[in-house]
Amino acid sequence: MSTALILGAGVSGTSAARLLDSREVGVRFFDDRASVVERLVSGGMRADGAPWSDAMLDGVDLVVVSPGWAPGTEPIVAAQERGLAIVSEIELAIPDLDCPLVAVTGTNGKTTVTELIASMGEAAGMVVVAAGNIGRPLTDVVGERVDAIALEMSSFQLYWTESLCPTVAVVLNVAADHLDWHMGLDAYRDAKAKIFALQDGSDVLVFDVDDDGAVSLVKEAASRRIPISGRHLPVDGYGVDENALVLPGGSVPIENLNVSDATFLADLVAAAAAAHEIGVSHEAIAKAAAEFVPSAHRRTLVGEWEGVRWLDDSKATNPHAALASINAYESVVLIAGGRNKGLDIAPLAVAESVRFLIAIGEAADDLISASGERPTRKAGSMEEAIELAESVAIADDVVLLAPGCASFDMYTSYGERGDAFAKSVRKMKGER
Ligand code: UMA
Repeated sequence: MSTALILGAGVSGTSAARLLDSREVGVRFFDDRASVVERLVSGGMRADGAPWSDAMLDGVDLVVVSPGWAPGTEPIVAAQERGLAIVSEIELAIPDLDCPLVAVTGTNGKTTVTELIASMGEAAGMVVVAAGNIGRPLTDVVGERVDAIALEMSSFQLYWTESLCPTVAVVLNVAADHLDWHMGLDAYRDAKAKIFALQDGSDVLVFDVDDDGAVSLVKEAASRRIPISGRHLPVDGYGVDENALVLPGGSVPIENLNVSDATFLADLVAAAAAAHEIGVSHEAIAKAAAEFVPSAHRRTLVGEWEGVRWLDDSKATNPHAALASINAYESVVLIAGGRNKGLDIAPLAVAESVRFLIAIGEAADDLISASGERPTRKAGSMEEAIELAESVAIADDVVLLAPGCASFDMYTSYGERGDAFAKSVRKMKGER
């Protein structure tokens, strides 16, 4: 019986373990968190915690890495020195899948596009499951009868995946993110390019023609490339023209969407293009587009008081996403900061529409020193940031939480950070 060591017993690690178990592969875990290891051991699993020892690789044939593990970490280096195969949980699932895969990557918008593709498929009466970075591990879908899988792929997952060859790949945009994990922009781009690396002319590659990062990434692809745009109608591609999405063989009205900014329209066209390629009708695309409501913490309106709108965009965890958000409004009281992922966050502090900057978290001082003449204050907590925002906001302002950074210095997730923002705003306004 062969044995796999799984690094990280989170969502993907535990799902990978179930699949390996069904293949009669022995499983052991290593996780840095003692509480996780205790839980596994008391459940009868083999698991070790920190400190790492190379002896934990004795008898191991395969290493499965959870996405959060950066390449330079000790167990990974030790496994590489022994010449062991190291794979993602995604890689494990691929041989057992026999339906079309629509794989989506990009610095921002991946989750929205993945959700849209799945709901377009469902509107057409197909079973299209959303999996991957969106939350449900791909290994968890193995064995299910589905018509297609909409697979959100993060750069972390792509890095350790070698045999992915999706029927349709989608590259939304490429800007700097996760450079602390990837040790540089080139490595990050190389990981993203793996989404189409095995494709040939019979496979489709959808990319946003308005995004320079995406355009330069897909240049060398052997795939059948389809340019899309959320602003115009590209030559030989799909896009927007006179309040309609233009797709091959017809158009889809977009007058009554819940969201209609250019960033969302690009996501929508990309999803529609991908859905069209797997056989979804224009009617189903139109239905899913009209019903789509963005998930929480994506420019979510907490409330409007005296002409000031309070918006939670905690999901803007990198400067690219935060800037797209800031630029969508004319006068912004910006709450930004958190844990910088090795990125240039200065553009947030000097964006034209930012009227006042409130800096939070580990990156606060860097933001303030980048802000030049702009009025700024540093806040030690979310409550303090909200009080400061209340004292400076005037009618027609948007108070926007668009951190441009990870949340892990103050919270366990961007969701918790967004909830803290909304809760503090409502408390201050005397609402529940
Ligand atoms: N761990 C260590 N040492 C490390 C890193 C992690 O011991 O150096 C342990 C932790 O203690 C924990 C486990 O590993 O017990 C967590 O593993 P993980 O961080 O890889 O997370 P999972 O729970 O397996 O969830 C992962 C994705 N997480 C990350 O990429 C960080 C989830 O994406 C994804 O939904 C899930 O697999 C299913 O595919 C989350 C995410 O934040 C939402 N993604 C990033 C993003 O969207 O920006 C890329």
